[in-house]
Amino acid sequence: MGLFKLYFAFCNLGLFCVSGFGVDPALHVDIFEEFDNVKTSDGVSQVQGFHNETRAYLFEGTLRNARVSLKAAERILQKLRGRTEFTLLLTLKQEKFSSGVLLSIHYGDQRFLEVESSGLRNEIRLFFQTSDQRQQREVFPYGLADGHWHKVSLAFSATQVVLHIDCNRIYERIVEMPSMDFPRGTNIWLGQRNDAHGFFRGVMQDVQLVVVPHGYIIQCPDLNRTCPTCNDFHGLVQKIMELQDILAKTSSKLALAEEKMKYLDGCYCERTCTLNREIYRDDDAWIDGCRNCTCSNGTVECESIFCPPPQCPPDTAPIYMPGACCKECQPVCLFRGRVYVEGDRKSVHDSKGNCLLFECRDRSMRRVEITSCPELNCPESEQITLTDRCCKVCRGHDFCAEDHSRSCVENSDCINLEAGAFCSCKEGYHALRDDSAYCQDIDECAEGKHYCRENTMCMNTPGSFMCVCNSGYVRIDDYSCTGVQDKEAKHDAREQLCDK
Ligand SMILES: [Ca+2]
Repeated sequence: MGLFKLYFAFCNLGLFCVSGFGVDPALHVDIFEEFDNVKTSDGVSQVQGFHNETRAYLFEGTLRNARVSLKAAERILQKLRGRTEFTLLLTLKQEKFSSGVLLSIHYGDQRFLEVESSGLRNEIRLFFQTSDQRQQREVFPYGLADGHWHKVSLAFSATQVVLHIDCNRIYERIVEMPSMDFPRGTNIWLGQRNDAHGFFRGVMQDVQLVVVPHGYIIQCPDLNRTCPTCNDFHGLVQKIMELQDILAKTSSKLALAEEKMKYLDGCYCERTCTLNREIYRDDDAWIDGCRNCTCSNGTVECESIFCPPPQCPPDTAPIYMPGACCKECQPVCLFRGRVYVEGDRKSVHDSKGNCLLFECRDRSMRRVEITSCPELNCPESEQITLTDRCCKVCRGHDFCAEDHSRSCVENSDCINLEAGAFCSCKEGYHALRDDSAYCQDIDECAEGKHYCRENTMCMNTPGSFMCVCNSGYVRIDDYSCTGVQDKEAKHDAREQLCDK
């Protein structure tokens, strides 16, 4: 019972069932359609059939030659080759007490499929060949030759043969598997074994070969198909074996995965941090510009570096060194009453008006030789004299394009002036150094510098902030949100005001 349930479950999945009773032409042979010779043979004539939907033929005498042409035979056999499941269907009225072959498919003396009805012995005989070329004979006691119409169905399914007469299941036998390995040149005869023997006498109609399971249903649609055929069963066994194989492989993979999971449970999964495309491990500490940062359980935490006021010895002064956040004591030069740090330059003019350039090196201002100045493409009135170089520049000269912008390190823009440049924090940032070379985002939410109003929550962003609507509220503008009902009420109120 369980097997049948499984079978119908497979049917529902469309694994190996024929749906409905319409048969694919590739799986169906109408013998009279293919059998042109029958219609023109002596001793064969068209007569009134069991019904009028198809033509019926009367077979009489012994001068017939109702053999299909080899070309048509090949077409029919091609549909049967290699099949393990097919059904022969006939509707016939056999002359009383007569004997004769209904259909014969043979090659020489090899009878691949032959069905004979004997009116003398009241039996139906089936001849077929096995795959090891032995001839088999199966006898079904039944009297067909009674002068009345009968529907005959002989269904083969692997090793099972089922005989239906007039839609009644008469016999079901287990036999050896018939061979469907027809050689080319195999003959098909209808109503006789050959041109000398086995002449059938009577009328035949609807002679068909179908290669589907339960082919008798085509002849008797009212017969309900309740059981799988042997072929279905073999298919089922095959499928179950495949499923068992898949189940075994899947179980093995699952066991392997479970084993790996056990090790994973014992693993410590470290949460790393990412800042400026750099990845830091948990508990890492580093200096980012003017901030001390740490990675704590996947979150970067930074705080501004505190710079203690420098206590510089004589002949030194606190200055910012490249890459350092706090001022460091550096040697200085004293020149004409002013203090210059290492690398600072100063231009002076002598009594003849010549420009002399000095640079602070090792605590003293040293002369720098000037070779020549680049030619300027602006009138003299637009030329500007600078205090740290002898060569003039045109008004509007871009000092930021020189090296100055490099000193504006973090969240800082270089601002160009007429005679130099300086650093300025970007909007939304404040300076971490008094020269504004390093700047940090202003946390507007924490510092109360936001404009978020009713039903919102302030969220800090780099360089700005956002007002996020509280859950269940909808946005009115960038800074406020409202409940849906409130919004409708305000809308109605506005409309009422407009109406007035
Ligand atoms: Ca901000």
